[in-house]
Parts: sequence; C-alpha cells; structure tokens
Amino acid sequence: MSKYRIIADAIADMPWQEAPKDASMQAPLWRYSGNPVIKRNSIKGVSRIFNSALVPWKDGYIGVFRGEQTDGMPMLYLGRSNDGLNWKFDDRPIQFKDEDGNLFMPEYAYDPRLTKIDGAYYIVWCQECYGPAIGLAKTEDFENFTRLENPFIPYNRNAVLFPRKVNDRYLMLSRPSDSSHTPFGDIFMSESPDMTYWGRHRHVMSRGSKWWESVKIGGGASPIETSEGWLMFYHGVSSTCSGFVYSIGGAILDIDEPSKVKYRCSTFLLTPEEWYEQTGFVPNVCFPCSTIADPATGRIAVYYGAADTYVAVAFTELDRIVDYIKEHSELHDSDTEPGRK
Ligand code: BMA
Repeated sequence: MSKYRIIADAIADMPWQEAPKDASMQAPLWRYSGNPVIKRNSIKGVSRIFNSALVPWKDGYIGVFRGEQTDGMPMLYLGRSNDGLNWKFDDRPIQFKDEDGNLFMPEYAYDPRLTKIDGAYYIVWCQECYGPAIGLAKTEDFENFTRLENPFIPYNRNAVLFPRKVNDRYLMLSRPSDSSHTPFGDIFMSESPDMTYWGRHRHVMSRGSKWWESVKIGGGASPIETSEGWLMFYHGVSSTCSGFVYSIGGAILDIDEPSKVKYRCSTFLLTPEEWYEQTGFVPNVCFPCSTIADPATGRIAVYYGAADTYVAVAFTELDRIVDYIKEHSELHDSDTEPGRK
C-alpha cells in the first residue's frame, strides 16, 4: 500500500528501471543505465539536444527539445517517441505563429518546459526580447503552435507552469535574472486569470544556505500534484574555481498556497557524477526540465539535460522520494512565509 498518491492522468506505459541493488546512491533517484538517451548530432544541423520536456501523447510521448544548431543558436524542435527513450525529431524548428496566424519566430529559444493544462499544451522557454525573457505558446495538436503574449518583462530565463489552475488562477514559477550568467537567483511565482495578465507575484524559495544551491535556484519540471503537496524537482547551483555546478534538488509546496514551502531537501538528489554529466559543452550540469509521473504505481521519471550536451533520465518512486525529502528537510523563514512584502 502506498503512503502517498500522485494526482494526475493515468499513464499507459512509462519508461522504467528498478533501483540498483548497490548502496552507491545518496538519494533515492537513480540513473537509467542507457543514459544518455539523446546523444550528439541527432538532427541534421543540430549538434546538441539537452534541457528538454515531454508529455504523454497518443500511444507514446511527444516533446519539445532544445536543439543547439550548428551555427550556435538554440531553437525548439519537436520529437516523438513510443517508449520515452528512443526519439525521432522533426528536421526543422517548431514554426510558431502569432494570434493572427502570421509566422512569429523567436530569434533564439531554449530550456523549454511543456505542460498540459485543461486539455491544451503550453510551452514556456527563454528567448530574446531586448534581453533574455520568457516566451509562451499554446498548441492542441502539436501541428499548430500559437505564441501568446510574453508573460514577463526581461530579464528572466527560467519559467515553469503548474499543471492545473490553483484557486482559479494559472500559476507560473520563474527566476528574475540578469542579461548574462546570473550569479544570483530565487524562485518566484506569478498568477494569471487568463494566461495573458500575470501578477500577484510571490516569493517561493531563496537560494539555499547549503553550498550545493548557494548561488541560485530555478524551477525545473512542472510540479507534480501529490497528496502531500506539489512535488518540485528544481536545479540548485554552486560556484567553484572552475565554474558553476548544477545539481537536482527537491521540495514540496503547499497545495493551495504553493508560495509556502512545506519541505525542502537540504541535500541534493542528484549531482554530476557520470561522464555525460561531467563532460560536454558545459561540464557539471544536471538540469531537470520534465517528469513522467504514474498515479497507479507511484513511479516517476525525471528528464534532465546533462552537461548542456545530452538528455538523460533518472527514476524514483513517490513514497521513497517524499520520505527522503521529509527526512532531510530544512526550512527557513523565506520558505514558509507567503512571499509577499
Ligand atoms: C543556465 C541556462 C541553461 C544551462 C545552464 C548551464 O543559465 O542557460 O540552459 O543548462 O545555464 O550552462
């Protein structure tokens, strides 16, 4: 009998691998043995695919992928998979239109998140708008993609939607930033009645007092609704003499008032250790952007970009990860307060 429940659509079939028997895992989040699932040069004209997001679609999965083109510009590409592990990609970037039906392409686009809300699919990403800012688009069929108004002014590079309205409002996490590599950053939350007007901004979590997340934190995958609250996999960054290190962290937010953190894991859940995380275009990066969560079994697959070069997958189970986060939780006033000053 499971202790906790995932509240989400049923999943017909999801990628899965049992936890390894050896005791090498620090936290109950284990890597798929076939990682990386997406390797270099998977699309003609694209050298690296990483930091990407997917959803169940028809009998398999569909995803929006960050593809670093051979001219160095990132764009968003559509990919399809039967099993969530083997992917086929379109050979040209997603063609976005404005609300009047005219082609409306971002100059560049990266770090997409893909979220189903009320039967429609929303993509958020980072793009050029007089500096890095958040882009937003909607699709219902993965053939027509309509760009909506940008939710926030620059600079902001890291946005994540919740999978349902809370108190009749859409919710988006984001991290206000600078125009460069941003040596600071907390997670904030904004709400909207209509996906156009965003306000009632709240602070959710500050960068941690723990060293692994001491420089900045940012929303990762869309939060998973559970009986304990919103389970959020996010990234935490530390600074070393050879650059930033990106690890995966975990927190659980209040279900009705998600700007209040209920539990926040003081240790990382996953940190760069494997060759595909430590070696690549940007070494030492594990950057979560998406999950698949199965309510029937409690199984969760976390998709993360590795070293700004590959896509990798790690697995966990709801009871194990929630208990681990609770056992290692350390909260600060800035976590538990409503986040309004
Ligand atoms: C962040 C973003 C991510 C990237 C990470 C590590 O600022 O740009 O796309 O994965 O840096 O380079």
